[in-house]
Amino acid sequence: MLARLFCRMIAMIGIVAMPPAMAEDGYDLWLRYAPAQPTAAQQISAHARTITAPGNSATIQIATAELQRGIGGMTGTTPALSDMIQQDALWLATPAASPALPVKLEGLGREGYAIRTLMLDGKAVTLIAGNSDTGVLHGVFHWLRLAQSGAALDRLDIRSTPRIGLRLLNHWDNLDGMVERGYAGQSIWDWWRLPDYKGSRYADYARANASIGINGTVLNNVNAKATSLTAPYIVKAAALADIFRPYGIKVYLSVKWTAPMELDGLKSADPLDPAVAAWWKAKADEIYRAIPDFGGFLVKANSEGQPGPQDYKRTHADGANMLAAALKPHGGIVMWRAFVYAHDNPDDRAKQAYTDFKPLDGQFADNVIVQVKNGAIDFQPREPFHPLFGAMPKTPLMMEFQITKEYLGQSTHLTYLGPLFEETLQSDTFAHGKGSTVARVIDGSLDGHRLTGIAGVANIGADRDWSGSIFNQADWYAFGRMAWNPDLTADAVAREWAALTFSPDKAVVDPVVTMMMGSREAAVDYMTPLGLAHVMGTGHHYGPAPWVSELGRPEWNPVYYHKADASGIGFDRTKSGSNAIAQYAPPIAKRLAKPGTTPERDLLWFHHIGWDDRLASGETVWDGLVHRYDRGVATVGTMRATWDSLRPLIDPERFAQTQTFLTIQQREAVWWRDASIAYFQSITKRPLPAGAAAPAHPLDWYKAQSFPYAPGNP
Ligand code: GCV
Repeated sequence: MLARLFCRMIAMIGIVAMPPAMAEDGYDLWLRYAPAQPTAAQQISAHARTITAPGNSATIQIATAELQRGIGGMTGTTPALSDMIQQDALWLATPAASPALPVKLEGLGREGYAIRTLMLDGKAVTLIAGNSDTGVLHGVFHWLRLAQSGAALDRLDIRSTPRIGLRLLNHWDNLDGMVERGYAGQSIWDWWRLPDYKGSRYADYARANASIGINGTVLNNVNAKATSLTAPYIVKAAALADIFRPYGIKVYLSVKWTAPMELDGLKSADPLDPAVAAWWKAKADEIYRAIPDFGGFLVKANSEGQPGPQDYKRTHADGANMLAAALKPHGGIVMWRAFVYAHDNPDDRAKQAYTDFKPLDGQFADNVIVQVKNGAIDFQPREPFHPLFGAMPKTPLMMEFQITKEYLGQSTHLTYLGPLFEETLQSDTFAHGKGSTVARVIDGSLDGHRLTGIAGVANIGADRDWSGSIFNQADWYAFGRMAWNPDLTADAVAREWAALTFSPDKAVVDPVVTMMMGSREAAVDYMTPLGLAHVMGTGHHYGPAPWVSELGRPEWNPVYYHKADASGIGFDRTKSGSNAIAQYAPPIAKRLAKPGTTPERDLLWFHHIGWDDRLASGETVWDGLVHRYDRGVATVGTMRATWDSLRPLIDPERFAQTQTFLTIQQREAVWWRDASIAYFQSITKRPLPAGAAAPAHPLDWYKAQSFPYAPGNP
């Protein structure tokens, strides 16, 4: 308490120490607050000479400290806190502290904010107001974003509120510190030393998330261990919740369906067994005693070997509703994943989630939300949007994106995910006619749902740069920004991120954004062009292995997905095949019924096409495939050259990391191209198109590569 008072006194008189200059190792993410150019610095100072804040809550202290740190870093002068609103002040306010605010906050909700330049008793001030301290904190981060990117600060009139209620990270972190599909080192949760030791990284994590509007985090892997629900682990989770709370971030847990049996010896986990329901109720009560604002449970059930209600011949709705009843008195929610497919189901894997869940529409309790991956298979470089979006109007659906790049080059490939997020969010489901975008399904506006959500599988680990590479930070950033506003474009977000992360200088931002915006399409080209999918190496999913055909379950094998044979390539999902297209709304199904009206980017996802059939360009499918592999490799070459040209404008440490990673990416893009061509040519038996280089090695060489210690592989 005394220490806090002391800090506040120091802050009031404006002598907060600047942190020592640090190497640019990426730790500061997009919150670097590097010294601004003189005119920009003057502009910032001119609008932030002092700070007046509403009270002294932990959240407000965080907001004012962030402003002081940011403005101090950018201008060299740290503004003092003042109880009086002064000329050129930043005035932070809530209606609770200032009942007669000169801006209307209706419609901004608890988390939104308004920023307005105005005259107050003859003094020019910038007001940052929210209905809650959290809203103010979000507004502060917005103002700092503007200041860092050199935007004009003199006539601000901004209102912003999140379109989606739950904006969550899902950590696939195991209790032993291993992160499933994690490529940024070990887990940042030090479960062993929690709850006593709470390193500063937890607050830095919360700060970074709050800066982009993320408001919840699921701490443990969806492949959950029951141990997370034991008393000692609840205390550990509570310690994290206490740190995150002032940042507006709630804690959630993944739960294992059979926890009642494993932890307390119950005979079954049947959701309709009263003893099971009572166990979960008691468990929820115990959690809420430790974490009063606990968010709720995330559940992976009857999927990839996880137990679930179907083991007792009950439905997903039976299971979700039983948990929902336990959480309901406390205001908690259940996020029930729709990522299900079964080894004993011979139907197209892409159809199984829809088949299971669509009939349950309307059967879920009102504090259940069904979490659906962006596509129907599994976070591929490109997938058409999941057919469940738009197909369950009576059920709130939340989006699950994967920020960690399991299938997109993991930590070393620069493949900015903004375009993938945008492509999915802007896909039109036609559920209620044209304009029924996926974004409108998940923001609740299409069917009038108030419970809304979006989750991103985190790419965060104990690496100094958090995400395994500087450019992977952009995916975390883009997820948060597009979760707040799902209609933001990937390009706009990349621009923001590049300006904050490197420099607002156009000479940096323009080329960096060009690299980023082309990067995902390049990965699609060199990995899975024309709608191919899931041709990655077994288990680790790192590198090409389209030849794999001998694994136990059909859908574990790449050959299941590409179905290349002497006649052609691709998965027939039309009427003559699995008829997965019938799961889409009629206007889409009609378009997908014929290759000629199917978007070429999804061609082989929906059709088995003859090798000599023609693409829109007039070239054959085989030639077009090869050209796309080449185009992907060429784009990476261009990205490398662009980055090299930026050497004088980027700090040495981050420049070198990216340069090295691009070298790896280029080498691996060639590997992807060559291995894929070697394999598919062994099937099609056609010559390479004129000018295309032969693969560097024979097919057997590619088949012989193995990666026993690839990271992230459970
Ligand atoms: C957490 C894919 C991944 C698994 C992951 C699973 C899921 O299959 O490879 O590691 O498990 O998706 O989303 O549950």
